[in-house]
Amino acid sequence: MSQAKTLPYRLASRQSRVESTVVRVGSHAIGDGEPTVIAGPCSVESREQILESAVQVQQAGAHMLRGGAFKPRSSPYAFQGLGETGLRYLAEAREQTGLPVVTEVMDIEHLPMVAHYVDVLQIGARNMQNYPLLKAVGQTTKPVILKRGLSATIEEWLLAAEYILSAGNPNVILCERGIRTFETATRNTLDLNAVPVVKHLSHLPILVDPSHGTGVARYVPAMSLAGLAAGADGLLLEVHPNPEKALSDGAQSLTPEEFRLLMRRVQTLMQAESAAVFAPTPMALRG
Ligand SMILES: [Mn+2]
Repeated sequence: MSQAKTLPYRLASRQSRVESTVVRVGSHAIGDGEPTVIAGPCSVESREQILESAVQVQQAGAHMLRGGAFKPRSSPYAFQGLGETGLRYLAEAREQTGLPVVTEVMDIEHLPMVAHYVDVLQIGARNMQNYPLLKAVGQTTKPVILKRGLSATIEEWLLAAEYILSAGNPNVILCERGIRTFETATRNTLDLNAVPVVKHLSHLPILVDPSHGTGVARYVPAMSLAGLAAGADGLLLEVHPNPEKALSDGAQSLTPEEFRLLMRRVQTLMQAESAAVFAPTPMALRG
């Protein structure tokens, strides 16, 4: 890399590691060139709902199941999640489908419990700068999906990743989930600039979450494909058996059928990408 300036996030930077990091979750690899698709409902609402979701997303080709058990809701009166019961249902869904499970850990107090049940820990956007929590997940060996804060710069985000890496956990996966801008037509503005920028500055894998990035289910397929075309290592998507009845984020959740159709388009896109021959371009040499 040609930058003379030393980047402040030493371990997350490509200056420290030129090769892209591949994070392993069981037999699955994130960042190996094949897109990873993590799908499932915003919240675990019931045993039936998460088991049904797990089977549906698996049949459509998802690699992992997501579902929130501890929910950081904007309103204290909104559904807060099932807690440990939700974690148990996620573990049961993994047993039934073989899909690794991803859930958010909201605080240090719950970390041992959440880490006991799930395969991948997620740090939500609102907690991106919760440094004690970042250090705590850094002391585990579990893969961590680190979502970008709603108003965090890419540098602040990579410094948050640095907290996890410097505490000893190399298994960090970044996730762009939209930032707050003046635009109100969508819930957030999915910053796809972040994908090539992160790929340039860091060796860490990056996912895109168009569900939270747009907040509107009908915009999710377009932004999913755009994210992968921009070079993302995968997608984090909200899929609900019946979005109209969802206890959280129904408006941005795909139906299982919509998800199935999107997965077919993802496959077509990736076939087109792999058909192209990638050689270093003069642009790659610009640094
Ligand atoms: Mn959600």
